[in-house]
Amino acid sequence: MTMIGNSRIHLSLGDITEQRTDAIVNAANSTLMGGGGVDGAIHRKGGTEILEECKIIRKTKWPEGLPTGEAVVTTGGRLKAKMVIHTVGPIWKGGNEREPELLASAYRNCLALALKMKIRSISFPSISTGAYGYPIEKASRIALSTVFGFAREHNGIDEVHFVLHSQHDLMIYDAALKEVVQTGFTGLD
Ligand code: AR6
Repeated sequence: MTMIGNSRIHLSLGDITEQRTDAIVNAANSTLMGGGGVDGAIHRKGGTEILEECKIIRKTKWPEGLPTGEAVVTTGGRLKAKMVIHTVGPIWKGGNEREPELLASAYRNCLALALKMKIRSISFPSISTGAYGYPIEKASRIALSTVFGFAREHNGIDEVHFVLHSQHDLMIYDAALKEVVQTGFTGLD
């Protein structure tokens, strides 16, 4: 556990759909209509109520789809978490297509929305590092440094969990955490 401002940051190995934090984050795509990976698992376990709310969001706020780096909130349906924050990470295209900025925006917009919704604990998966192909060494530094930056500047979120799906991913996040704590690396330099 690492304390940044008033927020406790945890890394763990597990399944995001089993988390008991107020909210969990979905690594969605811009259609908000579901998919594989984290997205598939959340919709499967959370039930149709989540998809129904996503359809309303598409009809009202984002008819053309949720842009990369933005975030929206729905119920958690049958999940243990009360809410799901859906965000869209960037697809890795080699690193020169604003991927770092867009990934940082995805994390930042999730946290800003959590603060607005008075969510006090939140769990993130490793956004973009599955189907979207973002190299996890790079993505983990951006994820952690963005969360640290937000936690330093805002009070109100007590716990931020990163739930990694393999021991290998956990080791990479652990190394990135040490690096970010020691060097203040922003991931965007
Ligand atoms: N709990 C925690 N982490 C998980 C879980 C789980 N249950 N399942 C997978 N992961 P991905 P992306 C890890 O592909 O790269 C979907 O089809 C996984 O090992 O879920 O942002 C969407 O609809 C990886 O490290 O998300 C989009 O089309 C990380 O979560 C697209 O994939 C993210 O993998 C989004 O791709």
